[in-house]
Amino acid sequence: MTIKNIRELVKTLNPMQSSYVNLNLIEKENGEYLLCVFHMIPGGDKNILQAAAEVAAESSTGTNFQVNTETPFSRKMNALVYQIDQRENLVWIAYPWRLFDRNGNVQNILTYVVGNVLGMKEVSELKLMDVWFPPAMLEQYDGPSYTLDDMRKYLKVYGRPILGTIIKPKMGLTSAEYAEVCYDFWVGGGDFVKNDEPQADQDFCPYEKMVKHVKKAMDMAVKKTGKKKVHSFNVSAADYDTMIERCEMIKNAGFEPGSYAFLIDGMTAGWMAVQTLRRKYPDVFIHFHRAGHGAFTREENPIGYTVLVLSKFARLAGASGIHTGTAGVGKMAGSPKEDIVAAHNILHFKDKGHYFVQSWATIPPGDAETKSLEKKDKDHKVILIDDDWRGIKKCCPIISGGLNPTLLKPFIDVMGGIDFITTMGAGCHAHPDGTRAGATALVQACEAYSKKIDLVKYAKTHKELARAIAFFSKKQPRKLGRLRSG
Ligand code: CAP
Ligand code: MG
Repeated sequence: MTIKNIRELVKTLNPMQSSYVNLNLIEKENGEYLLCVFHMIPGGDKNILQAAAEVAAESSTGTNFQVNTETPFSRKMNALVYQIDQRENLVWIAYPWRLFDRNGNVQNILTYVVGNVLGMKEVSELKLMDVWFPPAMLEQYDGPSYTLDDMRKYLKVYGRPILGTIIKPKMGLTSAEYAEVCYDFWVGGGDFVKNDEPQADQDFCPYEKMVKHVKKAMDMAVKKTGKKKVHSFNVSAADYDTMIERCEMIKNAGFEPGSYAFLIDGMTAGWMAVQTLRRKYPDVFIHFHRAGHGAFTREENPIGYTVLVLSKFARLAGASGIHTGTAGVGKMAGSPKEDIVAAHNILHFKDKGHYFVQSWATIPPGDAETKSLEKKDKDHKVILIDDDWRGIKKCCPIISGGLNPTLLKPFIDVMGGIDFITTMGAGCHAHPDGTRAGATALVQACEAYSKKIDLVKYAKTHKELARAIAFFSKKQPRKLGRLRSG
């Protein structure tokens, strides 16, 4: 593609487009602007700067013609193209964040920056690659309240991932059968069980009965193991009242605080549901399941946004944790570049994204103690219990999708740390000796990692792990065993 002289490109802008471009914007990091970088291929007959200006207009104050009703103030709210890279097809746009709905509304930001613009003829490709929130803006948003640190405190689990499962089959068990599988996983040594993303109030597994049976199973498992357990209930629903009714049903079922999380299908139930849960239940782990995100985030998608962008907005909105993918280790598409960058950016106090370094709070200048804490936090040498100083608290990467005990260490090696929840569905329930053995194999795989013992060597004295290695390494779909009676 021919690289055009930037001054020549500027001359091609019409008056409307010109009012959305400022390639000399020096105050972009002065705190007034949310910054975005898009990968963009112009559509139709537009050049990159013209198309970028059209995107800036449509995603802030404008439309496809200059209107007579503009005012000097409205023009101050124009988003501004402040940088372009013609080789890489990248455009940087600064958004005055006074544009956004006050009171910390995340869906409103997304409606601007990845709203109409994804459907514009002026672009043939448009993907939001990274976003930067200025400190002053961060103070207006909730961020997580109940975090991975709180869950660790409740479970008394430190120095290793939280070991979880998703009950499988994905759907079709009665509430009693569902709870039985929970019990087996918990007594096998697992910490955390989640509903699968479609679990709701199905006639064969009524919500209220599922909750009651899970409570019984949890009580029995806690008694038997002497260990605390957590269940993440999917509270996604058709309407606000039903979602809240499900939350209250769980709270009133006798679960102690910390033993339950609220799972929300954030992409299909929506950002308002995520933020409602965060604001109404600040003492509960809000678990953002991202089913449907692939339409926007797959690396090969030319239109949408990245896993990093989705994850950063989830942290801003106050999700306690969000699925960030297995970096290609599991069954879902993904790569370290995508999934690990996202996981680190939502976990750490400060980290480099694809284009921006995001700090999630302002460190008072010269605050050496906070700076040293920041380094320790990143080195995982300390779990920062009281991280109110951070501003926006950490959001926990939830690692799921095609994982099994043999893949735990490979993922930790890619992640470079153990600060995450992992949930293995088939990885536990397809174990040749059943769920309880699958859970034990997961625990043993984690022990082997913690003790720095080779997995196969550790399996020599741990039969459930040995059977898991034999089974999952074969990678063959298992012949259907005896169908469950009844
Ligand atoms: C995993 C899972 C999760 C996906 C979500 C499923 O089951 O329950 O929903 O992992 O993907 O339904 O596929 P398995 P992601 O462990 O049996 O694969 O975490 O990438 O959002
Ligand atoms: Mg699932």
